[in-house]
Amino acid sequence: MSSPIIVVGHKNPDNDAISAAIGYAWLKNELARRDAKEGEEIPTYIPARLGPLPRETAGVLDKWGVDVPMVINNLFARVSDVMTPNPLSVKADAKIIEAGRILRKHNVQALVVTNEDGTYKGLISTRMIANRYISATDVLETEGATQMSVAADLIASLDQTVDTVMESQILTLDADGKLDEAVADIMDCPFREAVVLDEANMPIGIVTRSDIAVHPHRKVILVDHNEISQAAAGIEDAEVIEIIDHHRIADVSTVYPIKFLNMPVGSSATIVTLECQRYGIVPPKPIAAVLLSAVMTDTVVLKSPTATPTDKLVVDYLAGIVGMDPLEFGMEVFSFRGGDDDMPIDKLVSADSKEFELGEGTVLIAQHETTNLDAVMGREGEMREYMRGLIESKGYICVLLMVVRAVRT
Ligand SMILES: [Mn+2]
Repeated sequence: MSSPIIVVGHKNPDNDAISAAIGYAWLKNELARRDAKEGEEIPTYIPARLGPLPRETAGVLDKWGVDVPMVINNLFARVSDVMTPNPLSVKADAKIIEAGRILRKHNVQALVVTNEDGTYKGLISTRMIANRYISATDVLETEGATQMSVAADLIASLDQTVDTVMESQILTLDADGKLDEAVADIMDCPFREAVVLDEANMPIGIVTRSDIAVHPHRKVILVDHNEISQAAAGIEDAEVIEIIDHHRIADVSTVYPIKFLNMPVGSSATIVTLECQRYGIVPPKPIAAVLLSAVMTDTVVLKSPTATPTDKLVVDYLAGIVGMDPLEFGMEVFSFRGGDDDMPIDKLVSADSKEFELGEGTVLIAQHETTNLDAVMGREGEMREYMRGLIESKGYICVLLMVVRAVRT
């Protein structure tokens, strides 16, 4: 089974970065199922996020019963991208002849040796068994030995238990470990195989030197960003297979031609919705609600200068599926965000912020949308102090915070 394809928004995710990832992963899974060919593996798309859930996202996902996307820390290739899962195993007290049977039957080179409870104990390979047999010829060195005594020792070996021949000093790996580091460790150790263990010490995979001859690249779809500085660590090591965005074109580059859909509309969720329509796939209520929430937050309930007539059409379409008045829906989403007077200052300033490489350095541009402008501006001194702190600690040229008012009309 090949690794799932990650759909992910930018660092410091805002509602659109997370919601567009959820919506697009859903659409891609629908399309994959629809276009599945007999006997071919259906790819899986998993939405992910690079940081904490904004409060409004948490509120929307909770209300509409949508799973919270998993957090990923990087896009480097991992051990699990090359391992063979569900390795064959043999109990430590089984006879060598039993191990030999399993190896032959499944035509593999090695078996994981387990304790009575299934936890990891060691590894037995065809090479280790061969060495045991070759060592039987040592009998010939002893006085009075004949070929018959060698044969007798060989027969005796079949009755020996696995743990007398197995190797216990095998490299063990974590499935989420960085592949590059695992490769260095595997090349350093005397055995061809490494065993992948879970937290309970159960063997879940096996990695051999031939598995690491090819360096895989994790497949990823970027939504709501196309700048390396805003992307997950390890983006250069990943294979970007699509980009869905509504920002300036920046510096993510690819080896192959890809679908790169960038439109000057109010949100990435708008483009995801247009894609649903283009493919004739109607999102169910929960997905429509998630997408609608993102159009509403990114366009500040269609009041922001970035809102376009296309966003308006998309809002009406999605609100129709959800069965709510768009404005009411939008105000509810903003209400999930909670009071701006008691929000932690780091959330208020940098929950929705992005780094931009400009000239010689980096600037941080943040925005905060609010239905209560007075409450936010009442904290101006506190915000400025926090922003100055960011300049000092992160070395930004400048930090810009835009406070945007969402108005009920
Ligand atoms: Mn956006």
